[in-house]
Amino acid sequence: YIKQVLLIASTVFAAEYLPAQNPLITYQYSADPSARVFGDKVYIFPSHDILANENRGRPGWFCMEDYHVFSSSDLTHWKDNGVIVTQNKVPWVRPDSYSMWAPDCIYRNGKYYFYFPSTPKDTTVNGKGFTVGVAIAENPEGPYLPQEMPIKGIRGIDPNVFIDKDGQAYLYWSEGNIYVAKLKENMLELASQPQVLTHLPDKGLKEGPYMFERNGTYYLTYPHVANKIERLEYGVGKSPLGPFTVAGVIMDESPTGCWTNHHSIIEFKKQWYLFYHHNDLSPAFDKARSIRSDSLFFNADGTIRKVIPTTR
Ligand code: FUB
Repeated sequence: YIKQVLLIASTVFAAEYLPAQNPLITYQYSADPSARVFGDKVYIFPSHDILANENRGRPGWFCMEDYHVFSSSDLTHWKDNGVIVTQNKVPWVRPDSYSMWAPDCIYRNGKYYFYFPSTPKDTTVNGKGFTVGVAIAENPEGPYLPQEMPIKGIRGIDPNVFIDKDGQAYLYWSEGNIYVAKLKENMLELASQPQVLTHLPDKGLKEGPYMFERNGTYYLTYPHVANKIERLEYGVGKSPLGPFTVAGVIMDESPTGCWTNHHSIIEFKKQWYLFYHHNDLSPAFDKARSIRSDSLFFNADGTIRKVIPTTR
């Protein structure tokens, strides 16, 4: 009887409160965790991997059609706030896209701006391939209203947005290299020509840039394919536009071969955290991933100590 009660209780509460261990979410796939501190909570905006089949996506490849947002005030109990953006409600996204890849979200002037890449119906705006759009909400949990069109001037994936202390916003993304451009105050248009960030590794920078600032140092962090699969590395600079000096490795390659790793770094209640992913729930297929988190520490000189993944 007790077992039955526990089973029913765990089913009822499964979608609401999830245990804090890696992976963080165990009842659906999740990847590319962009974590943000809004108020007294941490919000995670991940990608949502699903499995392709003959009716959706391309079997054997990434398949994603929507985004959920998760929140927690203690990094222990995670609440799934449900779907916030779905491809068939975004006017500019191809209905057969299934390419709602790594997103990000930021707060400005009373609104939450959710940036996401996908493939467009109209390739005359930004060309073929991926571009980036925005959806806006009054609350981090949504509802988010997608813009009619993607941001003009962006070809690429994995948008990451950063607002500097002077209020200037920057958008980073990837397309073979890492690009950056200033954003206008409205957060919906580029305010400068996209520029390629230099002084980084010449090859193997395919995706997932993430910028943060600490004690006047700008940390440009990124997955780098230095040896067949991605490892998390970083460079440091004196400006959000660089130049950056390559500074080290944040997390080594997956020992079991998950090709991608995509991350974000936040400070919450005086502790820094790395959010990243691995294919914990799908060891045989590395395009069905699960988000994880671990504490991150700095050395006295500002360099980042390598994070060793915690597994359950
Ligand atoms: O999730 C799809 C793609 O895989 C992301 O956009 C990349 O960063 C990689 O994680």
